[in-house]
Amino acid sequence: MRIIQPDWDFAEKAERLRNSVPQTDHARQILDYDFRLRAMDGSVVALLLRDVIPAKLHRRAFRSWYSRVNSHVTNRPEVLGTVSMSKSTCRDGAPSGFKGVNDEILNSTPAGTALQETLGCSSKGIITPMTEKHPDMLEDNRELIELLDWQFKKHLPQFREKALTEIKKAPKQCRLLKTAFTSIYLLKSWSSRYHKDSNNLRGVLTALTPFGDFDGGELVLPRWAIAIALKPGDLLFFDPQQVHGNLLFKGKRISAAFYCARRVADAPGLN
Ligand SMILES: O=C(O)CCC(=O)C(=O)O
Ligand SMILES: [Fe+2]
Repeated sequence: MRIIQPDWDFAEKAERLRNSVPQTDHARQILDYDFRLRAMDGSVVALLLRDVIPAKLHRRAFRSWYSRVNSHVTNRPEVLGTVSMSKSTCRDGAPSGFKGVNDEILNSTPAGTALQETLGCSSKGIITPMTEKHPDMLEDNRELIELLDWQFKKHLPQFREKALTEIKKAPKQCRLLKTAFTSIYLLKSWSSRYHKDSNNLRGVLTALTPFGDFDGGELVLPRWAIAIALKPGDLLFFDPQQVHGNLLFKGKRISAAFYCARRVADAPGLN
């Protein structure tokens, strides 16, 4: 495992790039080997484990999730690279009170190809309707979820402990199996524009892995000018509060982000 600790830091440039399309020349290096990336202050911001998910498990996840992820991305304008505005127009022509991704943008730009779903706990701390309707989407992938948690414990125990402390304060149903995750966010058919994630517990890394059959889609962290070549079977832990986005890809691709939801300890619940 290589330790990378760049002595450059383009934090301001990364902020400016939010909402825009990631470009190859924002990265000095494409990393396709196991590494641990440390910021200048020594904190771990990313860790890549190549080829740690057996094909049987990532192919099963692809089969179980791909066809079921079909909701338009109406709540993440930064990921789509669009502006946040009134979602739609009322019959009298006035803008509706709901902010997010505008219907017309979804219908008339490539942003309409982006589809999403969350399994487990939502940002409000309740089990999502998709999870209630199709519990097999989690049950069939138990081995995968447990494997990711095991890798989390093995390589980044301090982050996992932080998530667990929060999860233990939350209602039992928020916890995915007995792991340190509450939620799995699935993004299909879209290369995210530069953004930060918003629903994760701050100070804890997210586990990201892509499924499918595709070329491209590397994850760029412009702050350190690196692109991470993620393929099915690879597992990336990274700080989603650092600006990130994907290079374009060709083919069928869905990504899964396993994380601990931000306000899970405040979730309404019975226990
Ligand atoms: O698809 C990916 O590789 C990353 C997706 C992402 O960052 C997100 O959905 O927040
Ligand atoms: Fe993200």
